[in-house]
Amino acid sequence: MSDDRLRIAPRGFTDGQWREFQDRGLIRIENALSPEEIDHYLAAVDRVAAAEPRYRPGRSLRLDNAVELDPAIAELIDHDRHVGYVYDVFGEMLKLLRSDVRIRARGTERNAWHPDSPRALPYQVFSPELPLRMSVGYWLTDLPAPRMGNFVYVPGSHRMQHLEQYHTHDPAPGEDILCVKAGTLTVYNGNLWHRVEPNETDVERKNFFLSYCPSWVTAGDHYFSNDDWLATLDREQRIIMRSYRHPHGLTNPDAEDFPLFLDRESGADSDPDPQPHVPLRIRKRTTAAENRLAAARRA
Ligand SMILES: O=C(O)CCC(=O)C(=O)O
Repeated sequence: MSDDRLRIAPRGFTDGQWREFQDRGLIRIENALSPEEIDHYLAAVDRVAAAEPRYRPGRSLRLDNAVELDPAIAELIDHDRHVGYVYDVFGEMLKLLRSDVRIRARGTERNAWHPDSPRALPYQVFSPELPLRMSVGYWLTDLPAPRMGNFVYVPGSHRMQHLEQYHTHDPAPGEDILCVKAGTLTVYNGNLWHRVEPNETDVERKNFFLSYCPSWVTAGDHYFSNDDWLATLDREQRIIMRSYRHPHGLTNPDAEDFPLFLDRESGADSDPDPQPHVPLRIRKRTTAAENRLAAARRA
């Protein structure tokens, strides 16, 4: 493949955003979507809801593996708007773990306090410094106040293995009830403890969550992607779906899937001073997160 088909990694965390992500476990990016983009994605939510036989207008809905349902959702797999944040952490092994569409109407069922991970032995035990799962939220409806089906989290709780309120809807000390304007993006560490507020209004909360992980962490809403659908994707989208059929694929992805992105600063497909005799598919690439942790240790 000639290099002009390769993409430079889109922009990721600023230093300030990284500090906030490490401290609080969640960052928010306001005005990430223009009014036209909000309408574009709301139309996609409405299309996939209308096509779902279980859906009744005015009721709540959750659709898994949403990227396969509509091209406007598929375009988010590797969208420049957010993919750099998850690339900063999962680097060349980036995978989409799950994608879902949420409509939370009045009286929505809601999740009690939990982290996004295996519960009996959470990811956090194995990887206390960096998450093994991160979720990007696309908020498409104004949620200016509590009791609108909001996402609620305890800032800093991604470092905690226990929360007294686990599996309940009880308020937790220090919790932040996310009140967002439509067009806001959030990025959170999957180890963060969170719950969902009731929705006592007639505003339907509509949003997407796209969750990412290293390729060898199991996906959450599919085993393999549909081949015909994969053929509609661009190169980076197809790679990030990681739909390998051979047993070693997820730990040793195909040679043609490297590099996923070129380095943001140097434009190179390798770290400085690569060992040229080592094939690219097994050459270690350092992530931005690794560099930031190393710098923090030196400071
Ligand atoms: O809908 C939400 O705000 C959060 C959903 C949730 O808790 C989850 O997907 O794990």
